Amino acid sequence: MRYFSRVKDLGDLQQALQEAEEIKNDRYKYVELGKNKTLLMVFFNSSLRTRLSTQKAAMNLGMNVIVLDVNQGAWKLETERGVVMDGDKSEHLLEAIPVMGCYCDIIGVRSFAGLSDRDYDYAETVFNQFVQYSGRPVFAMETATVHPLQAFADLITIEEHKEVKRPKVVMTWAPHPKALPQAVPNSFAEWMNAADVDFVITHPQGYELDPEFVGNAVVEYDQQKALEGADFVYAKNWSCPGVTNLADYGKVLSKDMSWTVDTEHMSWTNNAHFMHCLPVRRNMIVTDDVIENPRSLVIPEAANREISATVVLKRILQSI
Ligand code: AN0
Ligand code: CP
Repeated sequence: MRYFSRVKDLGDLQQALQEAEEIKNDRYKYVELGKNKTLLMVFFNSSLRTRLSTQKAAMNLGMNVIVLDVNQGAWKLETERGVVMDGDKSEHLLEAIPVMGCYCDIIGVRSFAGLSDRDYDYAETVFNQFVQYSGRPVFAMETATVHPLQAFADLITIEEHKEVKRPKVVMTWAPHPKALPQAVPNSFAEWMNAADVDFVITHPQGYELDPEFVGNAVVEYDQQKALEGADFVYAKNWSCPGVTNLADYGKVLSKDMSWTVDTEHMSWTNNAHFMHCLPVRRNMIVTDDVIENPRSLVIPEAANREISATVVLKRILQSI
């Protein structure tokens, strides 16, 4: 595997889950694999979990790691071709990328959606430039439209905690003061569609996700109806995906606090586990009581980020 951004990149998902279990039982099993290999993690945006868990994963595999925060200490980068660079940006990404490729064997990229130009974001312009110009295997650490390491960790967490063979998993939109990308819900939907679960998405009208990611999921606009009988509740805010109205792309259309996941919402479920990728704004997305409840899986999800990243880096190392 040279590139990782979509669920199909892993091939057989059951096989990938077995590898995750193997790594969880012995996370240093492949410590020789990454000897004298260097991972470069490039961050265009902030991170706590992705930065720490991916670095830990690389260390599990015996790799060396370089972390670059593009916005702290590096030259300000222009990302669009054809621009007259007479502003504050000193270097173009089209030189910076191949230069970065000179110093490493694998590159991880975090680059969020700009949320102003839907075509630019959904073309995965920045990530694909790394694929095209770095000369190295590249994997997504949350790009404009996907966050596969998170979705993989979430699926591992569901597998570990499910109490029935085919659980009902409900992804619910929840309010947030600022516009957030659709990467997390897109990938979660994509991965749940590939997994053996009964998957329902609920959100206010206007927040329809891209059909490519929704797939065959049931979309239910009545949040209570959607949550009834749920075994897992996956909360997430996202801004308008611009599917039904392109002019609204990236906008906050609703801050309706009746969507905040509280104990009443959880009482409609089948004693569901609560999930969120973090970072989460308490009492916007979820109340203190729900996130602190023993049924909350937010910390196990974060812990499994080390496992999903170790599987992905192992696969890439085995291909170079
Ligand atoms: C980001 C998002 O919603 O995509 C990262 C989540 C992993 N969240 C924020 O920017 C708060
Ligand atoms: N869940 C997640 O990716 O968190 P960070 O943004 O802190 O990396």
